[in-house]
Amino acid sequence: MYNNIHVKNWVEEVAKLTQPAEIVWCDGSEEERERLTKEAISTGEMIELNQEELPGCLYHRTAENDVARVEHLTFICTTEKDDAGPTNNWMEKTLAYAKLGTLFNGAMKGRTMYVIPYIMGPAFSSFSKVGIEVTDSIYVVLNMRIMTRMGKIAMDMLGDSPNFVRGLHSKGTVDPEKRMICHFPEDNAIWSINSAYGGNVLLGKKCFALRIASYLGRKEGWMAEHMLILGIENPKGEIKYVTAAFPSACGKTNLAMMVPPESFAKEGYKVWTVGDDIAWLRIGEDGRLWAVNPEAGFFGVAPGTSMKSNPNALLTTKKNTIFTNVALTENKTVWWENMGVEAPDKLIDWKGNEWTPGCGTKAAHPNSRFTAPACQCPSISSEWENPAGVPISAMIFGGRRAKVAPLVYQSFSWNHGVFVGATMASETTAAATGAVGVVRRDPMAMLPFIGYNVGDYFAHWIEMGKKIPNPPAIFNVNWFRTDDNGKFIWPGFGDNLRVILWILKRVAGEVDAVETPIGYLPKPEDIDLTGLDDINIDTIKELLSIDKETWAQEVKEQKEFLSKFDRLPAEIKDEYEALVKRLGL
Ligand code: GTP
Ligand code: SPV
Ligand code: MN
Repeated sequence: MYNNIHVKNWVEEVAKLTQPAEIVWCDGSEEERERLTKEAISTGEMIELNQEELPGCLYHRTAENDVARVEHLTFICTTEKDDAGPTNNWMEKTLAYAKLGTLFNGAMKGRTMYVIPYIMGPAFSSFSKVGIEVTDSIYVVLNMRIMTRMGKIAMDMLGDSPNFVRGLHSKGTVDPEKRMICHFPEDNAIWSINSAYGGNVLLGKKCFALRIASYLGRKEGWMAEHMLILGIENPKGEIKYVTAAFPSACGKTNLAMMVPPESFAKEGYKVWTVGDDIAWLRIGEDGRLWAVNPEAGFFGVAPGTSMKSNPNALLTTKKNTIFTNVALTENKTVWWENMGVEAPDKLIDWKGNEWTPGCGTKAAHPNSRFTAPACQCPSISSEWENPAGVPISAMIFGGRRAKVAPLVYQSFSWNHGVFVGATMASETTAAATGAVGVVRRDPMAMLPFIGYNVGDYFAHWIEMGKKIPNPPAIFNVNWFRTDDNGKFIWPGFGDNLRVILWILKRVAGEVDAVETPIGYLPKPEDIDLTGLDDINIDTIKELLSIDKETWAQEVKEQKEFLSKFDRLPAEIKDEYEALVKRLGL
């Protein structure tokens, strides 16, 4: 049905390898959605939810062993090991093709192969890029339909060009022992086998829009980052945009959709969502950095999403949404922990078993997710599909740190900001398999997503700083400081706007700051606490405190981390030395 010879040849080639019974070329039409939905329901792959309460919504359970990204099974496959660098699993390229070739051989026998053309980024934007994903999973097709601009439009944008990312996926046997997610940045290719979960298989997302795109960005002079994008409108109607990089399950979706506290809303402050997970950034003609959200939907963490914590996310999921690994009610609606609704007496949990409140297990998997169209979000920005993107005033890094990092601080310069991002750390979450709650360094929240050598990645950040005439200021935040009882001190969520407003004042030169060894900190009285009952200025002082001993330990760990990178740019070393000196160590 499509005429691009390069696409045709490639699809023929993978069909020869995987031997599907049938090939279906996706066009992105409504008829196609209905047909595939019906089929998935008839085979039991998807369950139709209560169409009165949740019109157009579907429910899906993955295999119990297939519920998150698998970083230990994710590979960057290049000719030279050094090009993958010390933070990635590496496999020599030809070896990887051979190994996966064996697994893909006949993997689609008796199955239908779907060819999904898609665009990451707004159609026909100069930011945007085309991918083709071949898969044997209807679940993947229906998700990609929400997460990307999918179908005919992508082929229209591609035209005769051979320039597309080749993504090959088969759920295979979903055998965790034979699961592998391989990236071939030198060939614009991704091969993923034996998983049917989220980030492992929706190849446009982490695999393309971060791992492959970060590699392309370095080559072509732009950046692909694990960042939300949001706009803050002040009572005068002026909108400023910021991006924020937090590791997985550390609050990007929440911040991107936050609701201003009542007193701020009354004054006329508004928050507009541009993206909740990934930003592609380019230098604009005006010398500022501009960002687009390459995605068209949200693949958000369900547990914890409530009308109190994130009403915009919850409202986004009321129609045309796919729920994965949440709990199912008798009434064919969905439930998850901390949804703000009491658990019904009886549920079917994410494993498909009967569940009752107090039975001792979680009804929804901690990494259960919703896939929802971005256009349904009540706070979606009118600029979210602007092909030129939005201009960025500030970039924010952050993670989960029970101690150490203060509520917010500003870096002294671009290079210092790059150092702050490069050395950031966070406690691990359920978004990837492995231990939860362990502190690990996660540079720019990109540790699992940098498609090349981390030293070169830092160098690219430094280079970009030299090229951006009017760069955004760089900040660090921490919503997750805890008291001696392990309770979060800062209320977070909508109240985070109070911190963002300080950041914007700094950018506008409207507020002074305290110069400390780690950066500029707010004067406690400059965080606007209007309408906050349980937080007073002493709490803010505590949240802004920098403990010298803790920081002495922190820089020791930073040094250990950075010492593993043989391509570390001199600028990062210099920033490290300067920090040590400022701390008087
Ligand atoms: P990915 O989709 O995995 O990239 O995650 P994300 O960064 O978008 O994280 P998300 O916004 O889904 O938040 C994940 C968890 O962090 C949820 O359990 C939230 O309730 C919690 N969270 C988000 N914002 C805050 C906050 O400001 N304070 C506190 N204490 N928790 C928060
Ligand atoms: C993340 O883990 O950062 C996610 C979910 O956004 S996934 O698509 O699985 O990567
Ligand atoms: Mn993410």
